[in-house]
Amino acid sequence: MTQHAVESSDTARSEAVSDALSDPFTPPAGSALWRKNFLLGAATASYQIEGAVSEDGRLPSIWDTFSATPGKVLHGDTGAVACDHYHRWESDIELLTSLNFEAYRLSIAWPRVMDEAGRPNRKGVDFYKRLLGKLKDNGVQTFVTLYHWDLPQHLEDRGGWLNRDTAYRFADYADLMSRELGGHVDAWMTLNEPWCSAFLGYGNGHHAPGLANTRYATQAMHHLLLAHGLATAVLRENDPASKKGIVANVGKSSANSLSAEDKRAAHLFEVQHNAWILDPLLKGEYPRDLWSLWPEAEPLVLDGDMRTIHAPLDFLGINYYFRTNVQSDGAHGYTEVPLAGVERTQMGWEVYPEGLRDLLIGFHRNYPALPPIYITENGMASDDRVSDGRVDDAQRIAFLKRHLAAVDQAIAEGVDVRGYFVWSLLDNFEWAFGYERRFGVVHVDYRTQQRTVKRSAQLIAKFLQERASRA
Ligand code: IFM
Repeated sequence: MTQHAVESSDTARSEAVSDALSDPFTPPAGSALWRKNFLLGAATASYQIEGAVSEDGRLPSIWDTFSATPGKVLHGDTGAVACDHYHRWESDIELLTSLNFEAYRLSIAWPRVMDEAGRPNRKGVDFYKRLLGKLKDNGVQTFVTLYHWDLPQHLEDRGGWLNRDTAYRFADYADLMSRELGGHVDAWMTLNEPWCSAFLGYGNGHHAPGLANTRYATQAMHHLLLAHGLATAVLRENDPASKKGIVANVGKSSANSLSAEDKRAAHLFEVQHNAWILDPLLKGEYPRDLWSLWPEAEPLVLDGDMRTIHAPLDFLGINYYFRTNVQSDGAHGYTEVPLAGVERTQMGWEVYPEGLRDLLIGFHRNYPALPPIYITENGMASDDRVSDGRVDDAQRIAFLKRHLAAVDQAIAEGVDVRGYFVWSLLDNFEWAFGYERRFGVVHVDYRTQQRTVKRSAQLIAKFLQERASRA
């Protein structure tokens, strides 16, 4: 190479760096996010993107039933077609790799891969084999969730998560999947957000199966956590080389006043959202304060259950979205008091990145058994529109940058965070809000199934390319 060529490639490189540093997404120099071993990926979930709900032997799930029930989902939307990913998976994975994502978090639809008798549905299993194979061929790390809420309806008909037997059926499902897909998976996650399955599904009825009773919620949670513990042992046995974890959605609260009652309300909010799941997993016991919030709602716990639930984890997945301001309800609980004048997303959720930092630091200090953490979901919904072939999602770009900075600050405080997955790769079926709320870094036109890369994804791709090019 001539001297001139060296100089001009140096100039080009420093221009690229300064351009990268001045764009509205790229992390500052010195940030832990520049380290190549900090994994950056995108996440999705089966029911939210796949569609093809009656194809190739897939059985109905509780979300097929729930979304077909009038009044349960905005505009009567269902996951019947969603992003048609079951048919477009190859081009979707090509899109993911063209955006330079290093990891992909997906979930398996239990009703697609197993029949009522517990036998494999070959066509369903093969779908995930092909998908994971293509990801591996492209050097993408695979993070696979076994349960992202699409419980087979035939199990719900026998009591769903209120029936202890469902935990054992889940372990059978984990056994089948790890025997079939072991070697294709870098990290298994047993459950996504058991809080949502238990509380929204059985406690207030906003999600499938739509039951509303606090005692149901606590019993469902116990069986979900038991299912996690049983499945983790099976995964360890069948697929020792992979990592095993679970994903918890965590909530940050603030007290509406300095009164002792409101401070207690804020504490109880975090007990209900975080400690309800994290204490059993990381301490082997339920938090006692939960029973002051919900007297007489203690679940039936059998001998040995807490030991099973408290099995060691290789990592903990954390999903974080927003903060909730609360005050005492005058009895033993809390009520929400929305803060005025704060930035909110299309979901109405407050944008509060400091909450992610503070929760991570708090977990690091309070749980000696805390394993390494991956942020398995973070992102926001906005009313994104395509104009001249582009989507300028400026609010999302700032959101992602600020939340990544919050993760960076937590790392600087000693928290072992290994990676971050943006929710979501694609706009998709946002549960009770149907297709109206758009979380993707790629826009989906549901009429044509046309994908349009949003500016957020372009900037992430640019950063990842720059990072990869640094020796
Ligand atoms: O879309 C959901 C996802 O399925 C679970 N975590 C929260 C996301 C946004 O609501």
